[in-house]
Amino acid sequence: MPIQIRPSRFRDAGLRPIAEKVLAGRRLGVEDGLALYGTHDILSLGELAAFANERLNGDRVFFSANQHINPTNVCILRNTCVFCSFARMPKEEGAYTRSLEEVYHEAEQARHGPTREFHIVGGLHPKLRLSYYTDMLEGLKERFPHIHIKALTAVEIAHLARIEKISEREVLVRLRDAGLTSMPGGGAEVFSTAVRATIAERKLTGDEWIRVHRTAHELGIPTNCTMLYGHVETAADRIEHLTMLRALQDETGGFLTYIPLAYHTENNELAEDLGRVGSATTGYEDLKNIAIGRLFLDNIPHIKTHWPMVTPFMSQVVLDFGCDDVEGTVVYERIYHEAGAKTQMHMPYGGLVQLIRGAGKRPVERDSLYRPVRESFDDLPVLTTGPGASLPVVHAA
Ligand code: V47
Repeated sequence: MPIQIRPSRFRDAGLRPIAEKVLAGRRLGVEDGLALYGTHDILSLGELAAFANERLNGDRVFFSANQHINPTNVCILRNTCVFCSFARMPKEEGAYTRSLEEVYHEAEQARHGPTREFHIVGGLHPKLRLSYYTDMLEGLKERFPHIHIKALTAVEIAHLARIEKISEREVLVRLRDAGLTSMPGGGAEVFSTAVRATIAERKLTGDEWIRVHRTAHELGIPTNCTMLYGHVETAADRIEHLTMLRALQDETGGFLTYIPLAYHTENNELAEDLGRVGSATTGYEDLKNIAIGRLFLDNIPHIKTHWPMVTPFMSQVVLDFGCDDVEGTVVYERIYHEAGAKTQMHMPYGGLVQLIRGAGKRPVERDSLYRPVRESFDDLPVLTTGPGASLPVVHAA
């Protein structure tokens, strides 16, 4: 039964004109975005976002069988990206840099499983050259020709261009020739100059992040985009960020999915400075950021929930708030676990199917370019909601 919207019944009357725009397929403006962030009528907001999503994706929810690989946590921005718990100085306790053999060894996990994508990101290492990454991609392609490689954030691309003294375009071309087919959306944080001055002073600017993604899109490399929320940013900063993403998408059409990322507060200086250690974003904020992403980014086809970050439980609920894309099997998740995530690192393939079915949606396994690769899961057990229904991955309190 398709979702029916009745704006006249919305508790927050301020959402009614926005609902009329959404129903008519008209674009939302900055003021609309601010009104959405300001509302406490979360159910109407969710209903609207679910409507917008249904128009694009029906009742399909996409997921992928992927494996995250983080070749190094050494990062020259260690002391200035104060929200990050993953980075280390080269000689700091816990710092690591994998040899290529070690990367291939970790990738062997994919040998007998369903994995179709490697997701590779890490720190800005002062000494690792572009050849380390191109050799890595070639070596992975040789060993796993059928596995798609999504690798390196815009921040890593800009860093490699700087240390190699070549253009970002050239870095991307060499990576593409070595086997890269798409890029993840990390490093965007919040584009506002004032926010970046506080949380990521020496990271590339918002305009530079956009420039790298534009170049990737021009070269035929599709990318993802993200926003890190729940630290010092305001609603106006979030809407400015989304506006910049939407503008690039109008220009290139190269973004595949948008992933709002919830700030985690363990083991980083920002949380200590803000007196926020142990206090994460709320479920309410998590729902809002998914729903507003769906409504504002009318030209980005998918909105993804990163279950290791918001828990599988919340990832299931957001499927009724405009989300149609669930992060994959992951296998090893380090960035959020360093920052205090209590979820497990790996979601079994069947667990993803179950999570999506449990919300009454139709699971679709996709490849990295969102082409469906499997839509029938009749051989997997069906668990519906109600007594006895459970997800195999539990959020340890
Ligand atoms: O850019 C770092 C974020 C991002 C913290 O493209 C933190 O498919 C919260 O971008 N609390 C990297 N967030 C992860 C990322 C990603 C994840 C899943 C899928 C995709 C994709 C991309 O993690 C960083 C930063 O925004 N991050 N530290 C923290 N303490």
